[in-house]
Amino acid sequence: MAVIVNPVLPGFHPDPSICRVGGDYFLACSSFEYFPGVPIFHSRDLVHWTQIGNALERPEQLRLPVGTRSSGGVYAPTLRHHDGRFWLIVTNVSDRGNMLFTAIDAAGPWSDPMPLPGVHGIDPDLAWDDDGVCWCTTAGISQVRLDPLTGRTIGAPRRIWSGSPGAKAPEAPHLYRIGDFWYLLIAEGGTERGHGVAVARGPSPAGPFEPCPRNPILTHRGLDHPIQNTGHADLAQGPDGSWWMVLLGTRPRGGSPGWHPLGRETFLAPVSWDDGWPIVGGIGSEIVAPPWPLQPGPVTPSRDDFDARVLHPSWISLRHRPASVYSLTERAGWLTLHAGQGSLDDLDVTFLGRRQQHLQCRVRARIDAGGGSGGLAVRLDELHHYELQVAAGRVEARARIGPASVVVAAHEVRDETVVLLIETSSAPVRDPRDGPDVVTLGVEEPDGTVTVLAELDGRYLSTEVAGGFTGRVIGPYALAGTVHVDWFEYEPLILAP
Ligand code: 6LW
Repeated sequence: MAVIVNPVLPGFHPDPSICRVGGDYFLACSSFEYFPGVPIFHSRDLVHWTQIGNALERPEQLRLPVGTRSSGGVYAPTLRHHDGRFWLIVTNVSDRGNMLFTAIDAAGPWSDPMPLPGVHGIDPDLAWDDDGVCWCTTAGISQVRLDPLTGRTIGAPRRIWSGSPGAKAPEAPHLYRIGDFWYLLIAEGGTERGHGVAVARGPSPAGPFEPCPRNPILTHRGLDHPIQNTGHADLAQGPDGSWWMVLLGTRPRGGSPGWHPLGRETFLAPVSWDDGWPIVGGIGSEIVAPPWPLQPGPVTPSRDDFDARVLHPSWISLRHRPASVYSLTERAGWLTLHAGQGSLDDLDVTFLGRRQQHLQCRVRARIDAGGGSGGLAVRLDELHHYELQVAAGRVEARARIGPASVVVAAHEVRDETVVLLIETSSAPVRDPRDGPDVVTLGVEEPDGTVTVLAELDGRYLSTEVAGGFTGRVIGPYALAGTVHVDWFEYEPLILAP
């Protein structure tokens, strides 16, 4: 039986929201403190996803003021298509709260933001009823009518459900008309190991809502399962009319309590119906392939030679990306980074990274720090990062773990231009305290051999240690002066059995 591999969007891609337009599917994720924000993906088969842009790519659309903490910024979008347009509603918890964007093409350009001062609470959802009335539902679970053309709310918000009795954090609502009912799908139990999905249904978009007797309809809490934290879901119909769910999950590894380094990732699961209630099929590392032809599209390139005129949309920076600081033209064929005031320990630093998407991977980059300083970093946040830092003929392997900052090793190099290497690898757990992976920091010598400077426990760059909602991001940075990057290569490695 043909299978497909889950997660369908590996790496830090949480809070997926999906919509279908004919034979095309579009998906958006949270982006937190990173700029540009809200990555947008396209697929024709629900399995293979290609990033076609970022919805929030202009400073007017995405303000992440200096001081925006990690895991602040942009939370949980809902992406819908209605009346010939795409609608994206999202919360920027660090600036102006809830806002609405529209676009004719999901790849952009997206409109400037329409503020929604009357919509309170995170995780806003949009749904239109048959009379064209727009209902906005938020975490809690609360609902208010909205005029999406002016951003004005109509009437007062109303609590419509609180999820299962005793479950914490009812959130991530999505409202749909399916057959005779309006279904209210929510997440509950918190986004950690207790996460789950519950559903209620009612005769109208405003309820009253009757909870499904089988709630939660999905949770991996307490299960011996390699995928955990399953929740925050959205529904879509396949090309053949079958139903599917996209949801977030994590892949904790190592001993007890388990650490997930890649953040919350997007998984796909089949949905069937019984007595008018959805049943979620198993979510495994592999699931039975859908019955329609699979259509792989372009994937994020594994190597960037920085020869293009614009950066691939998978590159993200912290809080902003001024053209004067990040240049593809200053030195032809190279990425040029100008250092600002901040280091990787600060909220504002010159950094260009991509998500780590595989539990085992090798990243190499050729870097010329000139008379300045910079290098290659893997970061969870400003308090949790490992890096190789080049300055004045010397490469340092450094670690920042909470309050401690250490130079683990140093290595003299002859050339100003060096190839730096970060590799992650995992091994079978032998001790209940084993971490999820080992992060190797090294320098590639001119003859191609690698000098390993450090082998560090990966747990310190995991959500269970650092906290928050993001995952690992890897890329070059500038600490002082000007740093040039010739190329950057990301290679998934085959998993150890
Ligand atoms: C998001 C909430 C959640 O707003 O985590 O998993 C929050 N669910 O719905 C941050 O992603």
